[in-house]
Amino acid sequence: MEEVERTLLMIKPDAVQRGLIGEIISRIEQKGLKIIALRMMSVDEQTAGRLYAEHVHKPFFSSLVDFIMSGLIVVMVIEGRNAVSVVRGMVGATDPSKAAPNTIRGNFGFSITQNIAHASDSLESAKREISIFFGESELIE
Ligand code: FUP
Repeated sequence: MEEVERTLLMIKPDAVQRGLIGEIISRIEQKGLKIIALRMMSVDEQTAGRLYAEHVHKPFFSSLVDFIMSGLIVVMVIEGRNAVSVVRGMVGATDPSKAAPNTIRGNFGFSITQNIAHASDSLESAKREISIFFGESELIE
Protein backbone atom coordinates (compact mmCIF):
# COMPACT_ATOMS: atom_id res chain seq x y z
CA MET A 1 0.00 0.00 0.00
CA GLU A 2 1.28 3.47 -0.83
CA GLU A 3 1.37 5.93 2.02
CA VAL A 4 2.91 9.26 2.91
CA GLU A 5 5.93 8.35 4.99
CA ARG A 6 8.74 10.15 6.82
CA THR A 7 12.35 9.03 6.62
CA LEU A 8 15.72 10.24 7.89
CA LEU A 9 18.50 11.14 5.47
CA MET A 10 21.96 11.78 6.86
CA ILE A 11 24.79 13.35 4.86
CA LYS A 12 27.95 11.92 6.43
CA PRO A 13 31.21 13.78 7.25
CA ASP A 14 33.00 12.69 4.05
CA ALA A 15 30.25 14.18 1.87
CA VAL A 16 30.02 17.40 3.93
CA GLN A 17 33.80 17.78 3.73
CA ARG A 18 33.75 17.21 -0.04
CA GLY A 19 31.10 19.85 -0.62
CA LEU A 20 28.28 17.50 -1.60
CA ILE A 21 25.53 18.90 0.66
CA GLY A 22 23.97 20.92 -2.14
CA GLU A 23 24.14 18.09 -4.67
CA ILE A 24 22.39 15.68 -2.32
CA ILE A 25 19.70 18.14 -1.19
CA SER A 26 19.18 19.10 -4.81
CA ARG A 27 18.40 15.50 -5.77
CA ILE A 28 15.80 15.27 -3.01
CA GLU A 29 14.17 18.52 -4.14
CA GLN A 30 14.26 17.61 -7.83
CA LYS A 31 12.61 14.28 -7.05
CA GLY A 32 9.70 16.21 -5.54
CA LEU A 33 10.15 15.01 -1.98
CA LYS A 34 9.51 17.45 0.86
CA ILE A 35 12.16 18.34 3.47
CA ILE A 36 10.33 18.93 6.76
CA ALA A 37 13.37 19.35 9.05
CA LEU A 38 17.08 20.00 8.43
CA ARG A 39 20.14 20.51 10.63
CA MET A 40 23.92 20.61 10.35
CA MET A 41 25.58 19.33 13.52
CA SER A 42 28.29 17.19 15.04
CA VAL A 43 27.56 13.84 16.68
CA ASP A 44 28.70 13.03 20.22
CA GLU A 45 29.62 9.54 21.42
CA GLN A 46 26.26 8.91 23.09
CA THR A 47 24.32 9.83 19.96
CA ALA A 48 26.63 7.71 17.78
CA GLY A 49 26.05 4.77 20.13
CA ARG A 50 22.27 5.16 19.86
CA LEU A 51 22.37 5.56 16.11
CA TYR A 52 24.48 2.44 15.56
CA ALA A 53 23.15 0.33 18.48
CA GLU A 54 22.35 -2.59 16.16
CA HIS A 55 26.02 -2.75 15.08
CA VAL A 56 27.58 -2.66 18.57
CA HIS A 57 29.08 -6.16 18.29
CA LYS A 58 30.23 -5.84 14.69
CA PRO A 59 33.97 -5.63 13.93
CA PHE A 60 33.49 -2.31 12.14
CA PHE A 61 31.58 -0.64 15.02
CA SER A 62 34.42 1.50 16.38
CA SER A 63 35.49 2.74 12.95
CA LEU A 64 31.85 3.55 12.19
CA VAL A 65 31.50 5.59 15.40
CA ASP A 66 34.87 7.31 14.90
CA PHE A 67 33.92 8.25 11.35
CA ILE A 68 30.48 9.68 12.16
CA MET A 69 32.10 11.80 14.90
CA SER A 70 34.96 12.94 12.63
CA GLY A 71 33.23 16.00 11.20
CA LEU A 72 29.93 17.74 10.61
CA ILE A 73 26.90 15.87 9.35
CA VAL A 74 23.60 17.10 7.92
CA VAL A 75 20.43 15.34 8.99
CA MET A 76 17.03 15.88 7.45
CA VAL A 77 13.55 14.46 7.66
CA ILE A 78 11.98 13.82 4.28
CA GLU A 79 8.29 13.32 3.68
CA GLY A 80 6.56 11.83 0.68
CA ARG A 81 4.69 8.88 -0.75
CA ASN A 82 6.76 5.75 -0.05
CA ALA A 83 9.57 8.05 1.16
CA VAL A 84 11.43 5.27 3.01
CA SER A 85 12.02 3.05 -0.03
CA VAL A 86 12.30 5.95 -2.49
CA VAL A 87 15.08 7.72 -0.53
CA ARG A 88 16.81 4.44 0.25
CA GLY A 89 16.82 3.70 -3.48
CA MET A 90 18.26 7.13 -4.25
CA VAL A 91 21.08 6.55 -1.71
CA GLY A 92 21.95 3.11 -3.13
CA ALA A 93 23.59 -0.04 -1.75
CA THR A 94 25.59 0.14 1.51
CA ASP A 95 28.82 -0.67 -0.30
CA PRO A 96 29.37 2.18 -2.79
CA SER A 97 31.44 -0.09 -5.03
CA LYS A 98 28.25 -2.10 -5.57
CA ALA A 99 25.77 0.79 -5.59
CA ALA A 100 23.96 1.34 -8.88
CA PRO A 101 25.05 4.17 -11.16
CA ASN A 102 23.10 7.37 -10.58
CA THR A 103 22.52 6.61 -6.93
CA ILE A 104 24.14 8.96 -4.40
CA ARG A 105 26.60 6.31 -3.21
CA GLY A 106 27.04 4.98 -6.75
CA ASN A 107 28.06 8.39 -8.05
CA PHE A 108 30.09 9.79 -5.17
CA GLY A 109 31.41 6.99 -2.94
CA PHE A 110 33.90 4.17 -2.92
CA SER A 111 34.58 3.29 0.73
CA ILE A 112 32.13 1.09 2.67
CA THR A 113 32.82 2.94 5.95
CA GLN A 114 32.94 6.42 4.47
CA ASN A 115 29.87 5.88 2.34
CA ILE A 116 28.53 9.42 1.85
CA ALA A 117 24.98 9.14 3.17
CA HIS A 118 22.50 7.05 5.11
CA ALA A 119 18.75 6.63 4.75
CA SER A 120 16.42 4.72 7.08
CA ASP A 121 15.73 1.15 5.92
CA SER A 122 12.17 0.75 7.25
CA LEU A 123 9.35 2.76 8.80
CA GLU A 124 10.38 1.48 12.25
CA SER A 125 14.03 2.55 11.75
CA ALA A 126 12.82 5.88 10.38
CA LYS A 127 10.78 6.59 13.54
CA ARG A 128 13.70 5.58 15.76
CA GLU A 129 16.33 7.52 13.81
CA ILE A 130 14.19 10.67 13.42
CA SER A 131 13.62 10.71 17.20
CA ILE A 132 17.39 10.61 17.81
CA PHE A 133 17.84 13.92 15.97
CA PHE A 134 14.53 15.79 16.06
CA GLY A 135 11.72 16.52 18.48
CA GLU A 136 8.16 16.26 17.15
CA SER A 137 7.80 20.08 17.35
CA GLU A 138 10.75 20.56 14.96
CA LEU A 139 9.00 18.77 12.08
CA ILE A 140 7.26 21.30 9.84
CA GLU A 141 3.62 20.50 9.10
P1 FUP B 1 22.90 1.27 5.53
O1 FUP B 1 21.57 0.97 6.13
O2 FUP B 1 22.95 1.04 4.04
O3 FUP B 1 23.44 2.61 5.92
O4 FUP B 1 23.91 0.19 6.10
P2 FUP B 1 23.96 -0.64 7.46
O5 FUP B 1 22.93 -0.15 8.45
O6 FUP B 1 23.98 -2.09 7.11
O7 FUP B 1 25.40 -0.25 7.99
C1 FUP B 1 25.61 0.96 8.66
C2 FUP B 1 26.98 1.43 8.36
O8 FUP B 1 27.95 0.47 8.75
C3 FUP B 1 27.25 1.64 6.87
F1 FUP B 1 26.88 2.86 6.49
C4 FUP B 1 28.73 1.44 6.75
C5 FUP B 1 29.08 0.55 7.90
N1 FUP B 1 29.46 -0.81 7.47
C6 FUP B 1 30.79 -1.10 7.41
O9 FUP B 1 31.64 -0.24 7.69
N2 FUP B 1 31.16 -2.36 7.03
C7 FUP B 1 30.24 -3.33 6.70
O10 FUP B 1 30.62 -4.45 6.36
C8 FUP B 1 28.86 -2.98 6.77
C9 FUP B 1 28.52 -1.72 7.16
